[in-house]
Amino acid sequence: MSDDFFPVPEDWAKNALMDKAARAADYARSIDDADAYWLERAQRLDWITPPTRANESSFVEADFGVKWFADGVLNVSANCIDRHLATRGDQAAIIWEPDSPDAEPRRYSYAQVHEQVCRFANVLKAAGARKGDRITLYLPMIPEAAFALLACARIGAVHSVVFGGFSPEALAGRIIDCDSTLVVTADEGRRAGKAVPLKANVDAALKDCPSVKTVIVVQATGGAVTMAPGRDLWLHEEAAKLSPDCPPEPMNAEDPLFILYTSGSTGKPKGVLHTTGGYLLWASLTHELCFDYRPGDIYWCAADIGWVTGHSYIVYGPLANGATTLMYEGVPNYPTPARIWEVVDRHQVQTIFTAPTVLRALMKEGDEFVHATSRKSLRLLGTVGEPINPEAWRWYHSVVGEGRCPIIDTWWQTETGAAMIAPTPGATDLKPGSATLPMPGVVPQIVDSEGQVLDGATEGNLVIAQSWPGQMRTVWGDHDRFFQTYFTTFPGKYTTGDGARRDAEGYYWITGRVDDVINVSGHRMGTAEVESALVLHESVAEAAVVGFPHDIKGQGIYAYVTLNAHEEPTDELRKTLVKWVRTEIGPIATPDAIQFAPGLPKTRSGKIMRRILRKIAEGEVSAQALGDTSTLADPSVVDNLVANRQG
Ligand code: 6R9
Repeated sequence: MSDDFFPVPEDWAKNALMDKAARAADYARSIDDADAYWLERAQRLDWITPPTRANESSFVEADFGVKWFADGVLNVSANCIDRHLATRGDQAAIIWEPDSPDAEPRRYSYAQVHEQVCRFANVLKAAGARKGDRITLYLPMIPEAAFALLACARIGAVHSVVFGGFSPEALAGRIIDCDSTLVVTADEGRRAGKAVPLKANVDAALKDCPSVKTVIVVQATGGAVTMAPGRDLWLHEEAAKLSPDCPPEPMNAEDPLFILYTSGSTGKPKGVLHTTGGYLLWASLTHELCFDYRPGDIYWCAADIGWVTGHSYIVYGPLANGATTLMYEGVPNYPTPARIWEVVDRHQVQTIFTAPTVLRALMKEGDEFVHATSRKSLRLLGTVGEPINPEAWRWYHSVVGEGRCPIIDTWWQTETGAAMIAPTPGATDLKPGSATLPMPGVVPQIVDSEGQVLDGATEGNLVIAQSWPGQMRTVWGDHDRFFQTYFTTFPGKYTTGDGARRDAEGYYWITGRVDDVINVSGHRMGTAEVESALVLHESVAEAAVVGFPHDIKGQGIYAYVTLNAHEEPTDELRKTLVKWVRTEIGPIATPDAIQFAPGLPKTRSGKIMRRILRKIAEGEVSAQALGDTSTLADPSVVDNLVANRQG
């Protein structure tokens, strides 16, 4: 076995859901006989009215739109819960591992999840929520977060989950954008032994959100909160008064299921909209194929429910498949860097799915934390969120998995709903650092900057040539922005914003974003968002933000800040600005470096030359690295930037 090629192990090939030939045949059919293929695949879901039509999407302006299974009717929560009751009502649907290893884990069978979700749905209904209403969820990683998603789906309300690490300002912006009338939160969250004041953050956010009439509060820690009479209700008090049954609302396949805000290269975060039928099919099919899901498996996706990975691979995919999904409240290195592997042993987990940034951080702590645990239950190791460097891949494979477990590197995006390029264990030979091959129906292409399709082994912009069931349907409230953002750079194709290389065997290697989006610890961050936050500060005249390589986070945030006249560039102000950004957006947007810049490198037409700023942040300051600066309005600003580089 060479260091950069890992063939499918024999025992895996023997027992695979699909072997190599079957995977190739399945993929070919998904393209050549697409409608029949997808109508057949759609049968994995329970439909109230089965669809008779599959893909009716178009990426060209004249008849632009994304539409799948348009005459089908179903309910997502019935697919994730009710249909399993007869066969696995007593099986664990959700196992919850608390932040503290000394606290008791909780286990909910499918029957118990059914009751919890029905009561929750009835609470939402009693508060006036109806099909199509938007409900914002701002919750910690507790079982009630999964119940809340499913309760919304049950009544046909559209959930918008806002990550619990976002600030009140960021939360308010997302509530206002989708006009939510109802917010669900908890008294507090708990991470690494510290309380996160979620309810207090909601109170602060709601000062700017008159549309919100009701706040439902989950009692998670018992911490003190203020309840606004007439507005705030305790979930447990309301749920106890209502029926443990709630009929699922029949939904058209194209009715909205959820909105999830994500960062782009321009403007404020976009509300990515996913709908009911295609999304659920995509989440459930890819969960089965990527993770070789078998009944009885304990499966753990260690993401937060605030990100798309949490939606598709903690809740919808696994529960649609009748799996047991583990939810973890805390962080990977608390109280020690052995915690993840201890949780694996405690619950006898078969599959773990995490991010490269987590692996790099744990790797740095030394192998002894891994060796202190058994990990014998592990069968598969997944990764997502950013390119995995081959060193972390090999560590995951040899140290964590002791060479037994395939690494499933899944490339995808909030916009794609679930995995797009990923290995199928048992069918795909692995290469460290490559997400390998496309999932069924996915047609990746590599194009040059003019949009020419490049064949064979090559490198360029990654686009997807045709629709797949889990594709986003629109940007909430701005359909034109959806078209402009994703379908005009390379007309007729979906632009991913990622660069990629394809090798001679057709394997894809994602090289990272080609736009102004940076990836900090697997979290997407628009440089424009951080810039907008900085210029809101009274001392700041202008700001330009770029990413730079960071050992643990993948990319760090480097901000160039031009102060207003008469402002002193002090360390004090630098600290203030860091804190300012944390308050405006949230801790994930904390700048790693702030450089005061009397001037920014601009073209004569006023465009900031980010290429130069990126080079300086990376420490590449030779004339050769900086390239041609002659088109700058004032080339001398570059010397000042180089001289005052941070870090
Ligand atoms: C699922 C998720 C999407 C961006 C995407 C890309 C990066 C995600 C990756 C990966 C290389 C992988 N990305 N998975 N890059 N290899 N396996 O992360 O969604 O938060 O929308 O981020 O993340 O750059 O464009 P999202």
